[in-house]
Amino acid sequence: DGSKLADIQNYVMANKTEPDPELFGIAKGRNLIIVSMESMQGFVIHSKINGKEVTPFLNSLIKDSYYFDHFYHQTGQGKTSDAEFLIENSLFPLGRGAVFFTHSGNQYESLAKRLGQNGYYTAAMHANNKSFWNRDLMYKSLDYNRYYSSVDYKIRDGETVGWGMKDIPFFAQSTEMMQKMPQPFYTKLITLTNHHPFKLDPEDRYIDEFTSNDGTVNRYFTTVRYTDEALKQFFAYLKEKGLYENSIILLYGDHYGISENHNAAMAQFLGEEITPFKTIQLQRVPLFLIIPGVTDMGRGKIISKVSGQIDIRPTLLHLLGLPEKNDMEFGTDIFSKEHEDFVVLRNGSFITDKLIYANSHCYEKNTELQVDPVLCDPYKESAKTQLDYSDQIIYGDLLRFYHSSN
Ligand code: GP9
Ligand code: MN
Repeated sequence: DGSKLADIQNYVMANKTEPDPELFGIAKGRNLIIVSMESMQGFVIHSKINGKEVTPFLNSLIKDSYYFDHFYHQTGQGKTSDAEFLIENSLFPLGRGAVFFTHSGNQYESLAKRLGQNGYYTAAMHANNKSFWNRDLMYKSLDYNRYYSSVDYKIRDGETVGWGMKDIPFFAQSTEMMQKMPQPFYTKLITLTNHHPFKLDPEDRYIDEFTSNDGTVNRYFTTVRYTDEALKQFFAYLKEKGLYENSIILLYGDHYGISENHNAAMAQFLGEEITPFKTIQLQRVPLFLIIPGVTDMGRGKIISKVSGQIDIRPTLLHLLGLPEKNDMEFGTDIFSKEHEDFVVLRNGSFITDKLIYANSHCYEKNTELQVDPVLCDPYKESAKTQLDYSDQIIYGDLLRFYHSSN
């Protein structure tokens, strides 16, 4: 195990990037609020149903944010929990099963742990059964101080739909709980209403369903619209309770909501055939980073660097002024001038600034056509190495033997 770890360490350290000096520490000491947006895909941004925006709030938030439009989810079978794993650890989830179940006893150097060591109170907030995805155990390994699950919320009549508590009351009660927390805090809030099968009560429908013979796709837009409304109210609560100014807020889509089984209706919606190339592009999820007093003062912008969920941990640590130069992680700070336009998906597909590799085919991005596979070769090796090394860390519980000293 020792020699394996040494190889991995050499690889990781050789790929470290320098933070942007202007942004390093820009949010030092602030609260960190992360929202995992259930099944939120990038294509909904700026899309419309019968002339109405599907995400009016998120669309308007772009001007107040760093908004990343080439940001990919990297999840596997562990879905929401895999996204959490990526964000906490900057490691890949596993190729099969859910790491939250299979390796909840490992040692991790999570974002929650690092922030806890730096004076933060850390809490995960999700109004579902606490043992779903084994979160009750995994959150202990990730070193959260507290997990607010369904038993911590007052769920009144009419406040549940589908899988559980509706997002609007969830955000309202979560904000009240956050107001009582010691600061600085790191909270992670996980939404639920935009979950398959995308059921809503009539009073929560702000837009029409899409019209096709696929009810799942039709309803998806209405639940996305509901979560968008919930986010709008959340930002209003944060401002009202005085929690906005002294925080940084990160919103990310956890994974796709519409699988490839729905390609026919998706083709109808997008007005184009869903090719394997297109399928990869549909794995983009929205990422918003709001730094009040900075991004909402005319300094927000759209960032089109190719990046993924694995990059969030180092990006946030740098903004909070916490170095990660000795950490074992596979992502890099998206704001770094050295950040490479390269993201590896869990199934081995990858995306660069010019190429997409999927199903053993190499595609050129600007033409969307297959090109000589040799063009993808230089990246194939490093995609494989990253996934293998990350897997070895998890399977061998190798962070037990690694003591970073930041
Ligand atoms: C359940 C929620 C949804 O707690 O995270 O899970 P998913 O099926 O999207 O992984
Ligand atoms: Mn999910």
